[in-house]
Amino acid sequence: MGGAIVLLLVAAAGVLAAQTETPAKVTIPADAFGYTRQHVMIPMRDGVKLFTVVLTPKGARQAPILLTRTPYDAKALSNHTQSARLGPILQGYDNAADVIVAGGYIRVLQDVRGKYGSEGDYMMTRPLRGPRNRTGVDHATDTYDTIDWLVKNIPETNGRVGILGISYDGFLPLMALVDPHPALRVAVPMNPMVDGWKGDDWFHNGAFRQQNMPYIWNQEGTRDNDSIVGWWSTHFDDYEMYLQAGSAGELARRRGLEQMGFWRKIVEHPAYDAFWQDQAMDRILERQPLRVPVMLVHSLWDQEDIYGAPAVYRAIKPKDVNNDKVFLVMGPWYHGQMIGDGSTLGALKFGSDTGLYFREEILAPFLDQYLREGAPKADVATVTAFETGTNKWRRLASWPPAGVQEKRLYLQAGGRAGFGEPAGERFTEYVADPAKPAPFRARPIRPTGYDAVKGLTWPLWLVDDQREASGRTDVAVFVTAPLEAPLQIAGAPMVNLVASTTGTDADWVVKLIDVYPDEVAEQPAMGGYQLMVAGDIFRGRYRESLEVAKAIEPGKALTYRFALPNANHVFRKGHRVMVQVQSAWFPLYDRNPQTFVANIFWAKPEDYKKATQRIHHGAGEASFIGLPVK
Ligand code: PG9
Repeated sequence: MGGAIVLLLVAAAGVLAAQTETPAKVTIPADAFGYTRQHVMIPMRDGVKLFTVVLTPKGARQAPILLTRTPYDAKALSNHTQSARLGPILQGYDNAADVIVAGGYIRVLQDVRGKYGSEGDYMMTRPLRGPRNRTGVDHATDTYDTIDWLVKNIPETNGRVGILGISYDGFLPLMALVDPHPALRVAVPMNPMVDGWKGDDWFHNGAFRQQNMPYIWNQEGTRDNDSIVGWWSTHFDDYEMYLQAGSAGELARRRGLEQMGFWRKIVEHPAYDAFWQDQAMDRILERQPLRVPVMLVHSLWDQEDIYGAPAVYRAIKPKDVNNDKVFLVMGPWYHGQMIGDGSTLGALKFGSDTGLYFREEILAPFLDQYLREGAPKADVATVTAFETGTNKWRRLASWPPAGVQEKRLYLQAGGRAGFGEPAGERFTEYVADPAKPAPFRARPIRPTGYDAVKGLTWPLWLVDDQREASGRTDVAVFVTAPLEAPLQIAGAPMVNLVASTTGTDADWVVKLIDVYPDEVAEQPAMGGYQLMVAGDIFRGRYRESLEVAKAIEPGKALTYRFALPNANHVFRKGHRVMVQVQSAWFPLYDRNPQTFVANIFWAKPEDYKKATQRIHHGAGEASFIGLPVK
């Protein structure tokens, strides 16, 4: 009897095994792939293990390692398409796939602590150990521990490691430069997030980039950015969504964003206080000895981190006494475009693939020099900058280049701009109404994001045609006559705006624009195009101090001075130079209520008031843009 039951059970198990079609473990034939993939958990000094993908090209020996650390899913970034070849799996965000494959690098991608496959807790752009981070570990220590493990545990390596990445993953190579591991031989931060308050992802000169609220929700809400509990849409047009909510603080309250720790910190620190200053990577690196060669890569139309790379260059280049450690590349790109096709940007055509040029002629030899034994010294200039307007790469010895001098472009009466001191009418005025804030681009305005298939054109907004804005009654426009000779600028134009408001607070958006001739034979759609070559926003309450907000005295002409992002541009003969001034860039930036309140995150509906803004251009109160003219 008992034997019969056992027999029956065995028979049943056999039937079950025959029905289960999924194997317990899938084995892929080893020789099918041109690389080996390892997934390892690398232990950090506090015992936390970080998920790391190691891709080793078949037959690699004495190969250098290229490391990228990321909060964006190392597994996904190392598997853009399922392929037996390294090129296709690495083709996409954060991988200069052609350089990596041609160079025979061992490619390593790692999830930062608290994200995706890694253990530990997450902090937004985790600050260095110290008052802002009491955990005893940070990205500097995690990178050190990772490199230490890699050089000791990967037999195919020559023991040399380079680190590179874009944006958040560009901030991480900067962190790697703090007490670096000796095996770290080179760092390439591309479009790095450097200062969250001054001009990168969170604020620009105090104005809050509220379209990044979904990013905070998604990034901090779950370890794996689970879309089921991700930020949700309520409107097709973000303009409508943000306007209905009132302040950014109120929108956050309604949606429960206060659950996320970083949001609470943002709301507590609207000004440029120690919280932001302590974390700014340019300030941190200014205090560090320069040990590792670094190439800072900047995009001239970076819609996310346009401040970072040139700011770090400015901070650390003076320490490079032998001129062999700090390099800068500036290309005509949106955020991250240098790893893709750089032939065009929106309506702009560059006549060549500037992304490919960067990767083949600059990035590849630069990495080789430091990572490959016996490689020749790369023929890379201290600064390689694409000159827009003429569409030429320039090799420069410094940035800004030698010989640049400030030339004042004055805003004048009658909507004119010119190089002579203004005369005539004392001001130009417009009414700014927070109930109908000037948009930063044509509506409907979609969320940030790169998925062109979903209609997201966020990466292109800085090169949008500004004609739409110049036709609005709440935008002041000043324009020169057609230029009789080319005008070349190289550097950061300085705004010197003399303005008054009937309110007690105000935002000032200033845009420097290249107006194309009325007709352009070779590209008809460019006829009359208004291309912004530099523009930014400044929150008036920080006029006297970025650290302490102060009300504006109504009706008083006050000077607002701030730098625009860098440009390397030639306004060609026959083009005109335009300056536009407006008081909102909505909904990318939260609205200024135009009534002074302690914290704009908590402005009440009744605080939002119309104001009359005057741009002064009379004697003794000249508004101008200090152009860095070459
Ligand atoms: N610009 C993005 C970011 C960096 C750092 C913090 C928040 C956002 C990025 O593209 O990674």
